Amino acid sequence: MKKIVRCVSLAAAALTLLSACMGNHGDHSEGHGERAPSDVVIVPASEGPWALVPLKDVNADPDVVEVHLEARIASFEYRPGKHVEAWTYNGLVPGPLIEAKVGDRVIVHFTNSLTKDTTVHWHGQRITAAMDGTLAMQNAIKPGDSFTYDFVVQDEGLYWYHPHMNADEQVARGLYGALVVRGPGDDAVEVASEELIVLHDMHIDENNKIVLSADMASLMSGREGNYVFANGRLRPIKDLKAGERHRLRIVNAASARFFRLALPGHSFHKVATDGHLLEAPVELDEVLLTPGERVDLIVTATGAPASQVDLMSLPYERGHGTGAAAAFPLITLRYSAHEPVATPALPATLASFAPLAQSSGSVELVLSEDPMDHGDGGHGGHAMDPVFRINGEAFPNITPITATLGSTQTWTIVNDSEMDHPFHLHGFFFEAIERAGVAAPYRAKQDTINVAAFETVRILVTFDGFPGTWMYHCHILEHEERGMMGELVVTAP
Ligand SMILES: [Cu+2]
Repeated sequence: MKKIVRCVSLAAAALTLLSACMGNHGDHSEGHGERAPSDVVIVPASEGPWALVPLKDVNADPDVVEVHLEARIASFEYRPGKHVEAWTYNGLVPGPLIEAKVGDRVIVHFTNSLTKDTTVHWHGQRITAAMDGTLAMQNAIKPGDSFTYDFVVQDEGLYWYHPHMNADEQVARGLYGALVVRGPGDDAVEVASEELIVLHDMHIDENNKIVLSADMASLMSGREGNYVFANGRLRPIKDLKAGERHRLRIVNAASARFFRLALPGHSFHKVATDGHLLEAPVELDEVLLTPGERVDLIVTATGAPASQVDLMSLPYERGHGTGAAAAFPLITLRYSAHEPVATPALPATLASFAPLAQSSGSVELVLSEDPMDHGDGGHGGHAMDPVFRINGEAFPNITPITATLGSTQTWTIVNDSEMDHPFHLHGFFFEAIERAGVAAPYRAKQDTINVAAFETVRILVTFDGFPGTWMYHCHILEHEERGMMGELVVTAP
C-alpha cells in the first residue's frame, strides 16, 4: 500500500499517534523528529471547536453590519501549549468572521495597532474602489491611526480580507480573515452542515518565532509554512454521519501554498467558485485551490459508519520542485457509528448565468520571472531579489490598462515562466473561456485563476462594478510584492 502520510512518532504520544495513523491510513512508519518529508508538521487529529469566531455586529439595523476590527500583535497558540507572537485581527488567527447578507451596508471601524503601516482589502467583493484597501485608492493607515471602511456587499458567497501592502510579510505574520455574504445560494443544496474554512500556513521555527521569506527559494517560489492550519487549528475533526451531505466553504489564505484537495475514497461536488454558484454541480475527485481562491464543495458521506478519512493536501508541482513535498492531512472527517441516513438529492442546476457578453477589446498580459533585480523591482531593489513582471514591467513602474464601465474585454494571460501564477483581479469577476487552447468545460465566475507554467488562459471580464483604479496581480504574495502587479483604470462612459 502506498504510504500517504508519515506520522510523527514522539514517545509521549506514540500510542495516540499509532492509532491515529492506523485508523486513517492502515499504514504506519517510524518517524524521527517532528518534520514529515514535506516539512509540514503532521499531528494526530484533535478534538475541540474550530469554527471561525464571528465578529460582533454593534448596529441594531438589520441591514447594516457595523464592526470593530483592530490589527494588533497577539499570542497565537499554534499547537497545544505552544505560542507564537503573531500579527492578528482582534487577537485571532485567522481574524474574526465578518458575516453580512446581500445588500447590507458593512461599516468596519478599523484601527491599526501594529508598528507598521497597513490597509485592509476585501478580496473579491465588488465595492467602491475607495474602500478596496489598495494604495492606489487610499493612504496607508499609520500605526495608531484608524480608517472606516464603509461599503455595500452586492455579491453573496465566501470572501476574505487581508492587508494590501507588504502583504507577503503581513500575511506571513497572521493577518487574514473571512467575510461571508449570506444569500439564497446558502440554501442551494440541502446539507446537514456548513463549515467555513480558512486554510492558512505559518513558518514557525523551534524558538516559536515566525520566519519570513528571506532565502532565495522562498522569495522565488513564495513562502510555504511548516504549520498548515484549518481555522487556526492543526487537523481538527469534523463529525458526520454516513449518508449525509456537508458543505465545505474553503478559502486559501496562504501566501503561496497551493492546496490540491482530495478526500481518499470519496468524490465531491464543486458548487461555487470564489463565492459564486456554478450553473450545476461538478463532480470531482480533487480540486486545486490556489492562493486567494475560494471553493464550495459538497461532500457526500459515502464512507462506512465508524470510519474516518482525512481531507488531504496532495503534492502539486507549481514550479521549482515544489511538487516534491508529501501529502498531508488538513481536517479529519470522523463518521459516527450511526447507520447510514438517507442522502438528500443534489439539485441538477444551481444558477443560471446570463449569456456571455460581447467583448469589445482585448488585452494581453505576459507573466515572467527573473532571478535578478535589474533595478526595477518593487521591493527594496536588492540585486539578489527575484523580480516578477507583467508585459516586461514591474510594479510600480507600470502602464495601466484602461476600460470603460459597462464594457467587456478579453484578457489573454500568457505565463512565460516556469512557475504557476494565480492571477487575481480586484473589483470585478471574470469567466475563463479558454485554457491552453481548450474551451472552458463549464462556466464559472472567478476573481482568481491559476495560470500554470507556460500556459495561456483567456478570460472575459465585464466591468460591471465601480469606476476607479483597480489592481490585478499574482496572488503569490512574494511575487505581488516584487513586481507582478498592474493597474486597471475604469472610467464612466
Ligand atoms: Cu506568481
